[in-house]
Amino acid sequence: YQTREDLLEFVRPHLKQSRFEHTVRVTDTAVKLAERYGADVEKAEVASILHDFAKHKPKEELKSWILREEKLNNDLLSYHHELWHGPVGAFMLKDELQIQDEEILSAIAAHTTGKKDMTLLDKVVFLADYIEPGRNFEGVEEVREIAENNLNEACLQSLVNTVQFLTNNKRTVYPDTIHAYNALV
Ligand code: DGI
Ligand code: FE
Ligand code: FE
Ligand code: FE
Repeated sequence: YQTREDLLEFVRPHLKQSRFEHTVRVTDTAVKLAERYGADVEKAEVASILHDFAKHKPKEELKSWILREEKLNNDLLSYHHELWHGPVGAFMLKDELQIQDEEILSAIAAHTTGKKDMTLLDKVVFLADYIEPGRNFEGVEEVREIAENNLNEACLQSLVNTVQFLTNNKRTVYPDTIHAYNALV
């Protein structure tokens, strides 16, 4: 792999300053979680640095990737566009950075919604994105505490919080988020 510094310099021009700082905090958090739970620390670092790579890409560009790339589920187009940057980002990076490691690409793809049968690495990146110290979601402090000793329970609680937030606001819930919840509950 390229070094942490090389990868950070690669993503920096694609991100706003605040998003870049979020990325660094997610990476530090994911490395700690990976060490704590025995995930591959290097892969956690790479996936975290790259997880929001596509966050600021124009909606139309993300949409055209979803239409063109048959492995990207067209269902995404029926849900909020903020869900697109993970799965599309994974495919963009496959092209642009020649990242071929399916574990890393999976963690990037699933970082927003979660999915059924998440791997250890998927969970580490998913949770790090939710609990990084800059987040102030309602209930995040409880999830941080659970994350000290139970990765699955912490992922489950973050999913409960997110589903509650979405349903309280009568927003759609992407099916993979429900699948992730069902797999952990
Ligand atoms: O990209 P980030 O801001 O770092 O965070 P993210 O990729 O987790 O995107 C976040 C937002 O997506 C999150 O605040 C809630 C929203 N969202 C909308 N619909 C869904 C959803 N999140 C999940 N998990 N499932 C949904 O269906
Ligand atoms: Fe994201
Ligand atoms: Fe997230
Ligand atoms: Fe993020």
